[in-house]
Amino acid sequence: MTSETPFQHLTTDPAVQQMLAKAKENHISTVWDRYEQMLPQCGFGETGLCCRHCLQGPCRINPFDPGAETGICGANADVMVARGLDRAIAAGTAAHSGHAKHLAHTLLKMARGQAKDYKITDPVKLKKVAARLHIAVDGRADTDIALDVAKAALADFHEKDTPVLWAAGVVTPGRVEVLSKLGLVPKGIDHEVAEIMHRTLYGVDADPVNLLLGGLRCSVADLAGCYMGTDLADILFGTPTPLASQANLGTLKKESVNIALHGHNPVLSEIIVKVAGEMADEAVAAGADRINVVGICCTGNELMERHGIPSCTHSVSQEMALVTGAVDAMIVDYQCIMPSVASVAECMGTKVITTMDICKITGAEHIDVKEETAAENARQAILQAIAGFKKRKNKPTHIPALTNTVVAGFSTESIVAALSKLNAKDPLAPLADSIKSGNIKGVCLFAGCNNVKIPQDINYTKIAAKLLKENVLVVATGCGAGSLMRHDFMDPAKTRDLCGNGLFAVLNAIGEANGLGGPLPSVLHLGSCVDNSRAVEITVALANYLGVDINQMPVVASAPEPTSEKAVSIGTYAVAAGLPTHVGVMLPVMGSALVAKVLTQTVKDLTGGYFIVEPDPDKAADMLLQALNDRRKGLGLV
Ligand code: NFS
Ligand code: SF4
Repeated sequence: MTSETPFQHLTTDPAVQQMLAKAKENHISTVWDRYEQMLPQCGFGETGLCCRHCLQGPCRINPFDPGAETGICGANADVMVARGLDRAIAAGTAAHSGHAKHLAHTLLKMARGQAKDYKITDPVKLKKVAARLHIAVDGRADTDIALDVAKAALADFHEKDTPVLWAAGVVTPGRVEVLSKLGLVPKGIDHEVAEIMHRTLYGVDADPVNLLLGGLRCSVADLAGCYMGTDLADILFGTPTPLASQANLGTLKKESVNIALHGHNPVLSEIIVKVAGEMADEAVAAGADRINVVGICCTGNELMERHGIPSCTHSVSQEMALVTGAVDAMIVDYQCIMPSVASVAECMGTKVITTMDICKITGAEHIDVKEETAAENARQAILQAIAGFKKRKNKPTHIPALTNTVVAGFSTESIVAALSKLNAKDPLAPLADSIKSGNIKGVCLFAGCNNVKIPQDINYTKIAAKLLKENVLVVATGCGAGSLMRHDFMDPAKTRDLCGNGLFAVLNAIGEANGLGGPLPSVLHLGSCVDNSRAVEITVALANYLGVDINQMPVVASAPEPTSEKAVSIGTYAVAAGLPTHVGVMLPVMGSALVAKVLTQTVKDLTGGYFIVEPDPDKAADMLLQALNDRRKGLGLV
């Protein structure tokens, strides 16, 4: 270690450290400052022992005060905690599936000729999805198939006699059976969200275990929303294939019109990228060399996986992109956008542009983006960015000269295609054989956010480093992928150093067979948070191949730095699917020993999955390895 920077305790990303110094110099309040001001945080809230579900409240239960064991209505700690967790799962489900529903409407409008800026980019995926939904494909026009797929998607939202297709149709037959027996197959995605709101209302469900089962069923609806989000985005915008890109704040360019796209849904960002490509002349006329589009958070992941658009920064460091002074417009859709970006932008003399009805931010400019007029709306937003560039071009910028090489674009389809170069007839065999032989000990999915309570990226990097050395195949999504890419885990030049010999041999063989002249990156980037579906798809394919269920697979998941309620719903569906699932931040459930026990132990007897709550990254890595070893033993593997 050379000299310590004063911000190492906040973030391990050197580019973000530089920007924190800049923010301090310019008296810009950051998420870390506001966290500091918030301390000490409320112990009732932290442990889940606070309820505001009715107007007699708020109620809180002091676990150390034997005199106050319930809220005013009599709800005890277990009920309060379970209700709170359920509502977080419902919120996460509503967000992922809202994103998917938006895509379904786009697909529907496209198929009806009402959204001319969109088209079917991947007809093969369209047919694959249609076939899974039992929609006829032979001899039909793509748009007719797309219309039926969009209608089937929208039908999955409301309660009906048949199960949610995007849930029951995407897991192993064994899992459908397990979930059916437990009553955990959702009947409609929106129906499950609404039912959680109902049962957690004042004076409804007061049985903590029943409440938790309801939460589990809602989380399966969340899986459906995620899976649908991936499917429909692939159909409309293309299924990812491996490509090279770059990450971190150094991807902003002083001489270019820098547009940072932040949020989640490719419905917006895809059109911005397309239209920006057509507006280069206008940027040049304004004195720029080009338009430089970069991504933040999951919309950045969506753009990187499909187009190799660089990823600027992620999650907790989103304000830092603005602190560079080089962003000419931050265009956002919805989810994970800190309202503070509007004030940081104001300090830096730039603009945040909101685009969605449901996500306006005071201080930001709003351009209403509709599918029918998407390109026109995108043009309007890009013109704002060009105007912003004109204003800032002679002013100093502070762009950290730091970028990381990234190879991304791993979908189930592209992974199977890569494997088929090793075995054309039986593409899953090389992967299954590596798992059997122990060259690959198992698979770990890293998902979720950064959290201001944890030095940014430290848990991801420490756990991933340990697992890779132990020959665990690591895949990542969301800001987890963002974190690992900003620390070179997706640079194939680092694979040799990062991986154990067995894993390296496999990644190298696949890379060589595909003409890469070297290995795949040590961590495979599967995309955005909805693309956790890709991890499910691969796990299910492997489980079916091996003739086992998901709860027997040597596969684990980890959200080592979660923030959003979406991370809670994803973690819960991983548990419902049968996976040991680590979280590195205390969930607000510690106020109920019963709920904590159900989540970490009892649920194992039901779904085979369970939560591992462990803030210490070294211990967490050991626990994940232990879980993988237990699964291997169960399959008779050493
Ligand atoms: Ni996932 Fe992605 Fe990031 Fe967390 Fe937010 S962007 S949808 S919720 S913060 S990983
Ligand atoms: Fe208090 Fe019960 Fe109302 Fe919650 S629902 S605020 S515990 S009275």
